[in-house]
Amino acid sequence: MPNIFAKIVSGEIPADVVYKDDQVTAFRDVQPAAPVHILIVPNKTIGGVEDLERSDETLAGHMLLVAQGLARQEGVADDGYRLIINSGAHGGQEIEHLHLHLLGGRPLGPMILRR
Ligand code: DGP
Repeated sequence: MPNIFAKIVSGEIPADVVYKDDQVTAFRDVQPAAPVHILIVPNKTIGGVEDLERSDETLAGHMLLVAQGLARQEGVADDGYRLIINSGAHGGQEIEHLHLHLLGGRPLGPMILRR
């Protein structure tokens, strides 16, 4: 069964898509944690970082460069931003379709809460 991000990639369900090419789709997170919160996902379904294969090397690098371009386009590159990929249960991954979070537009604080 296609996951929700695969459905966004295919256009089956709507999203605020800000960028699309032959490898990736980028859209605004429905529950933004910062003024800019964009998800960059591969067009093909890859469950997460643990499912990446050597043949995905170019795609994985492309995701980073698309994030860089979007950060500049959104006007957050100069002040800085954060890129996050959650992986698995302890990483807090909710959707089993690889996605790179781009967050910016305010100081984001410490990377994780220290306990
Ligand atoms: P993660 O915890 O890393 O798996 O992040 C999942 C993110 O996906 C979370 O910030 C909320 C977002 N999200 C979940 N469902 C949808 C949706 O249907 N549309 C959009 N645009 N974002 C979604």
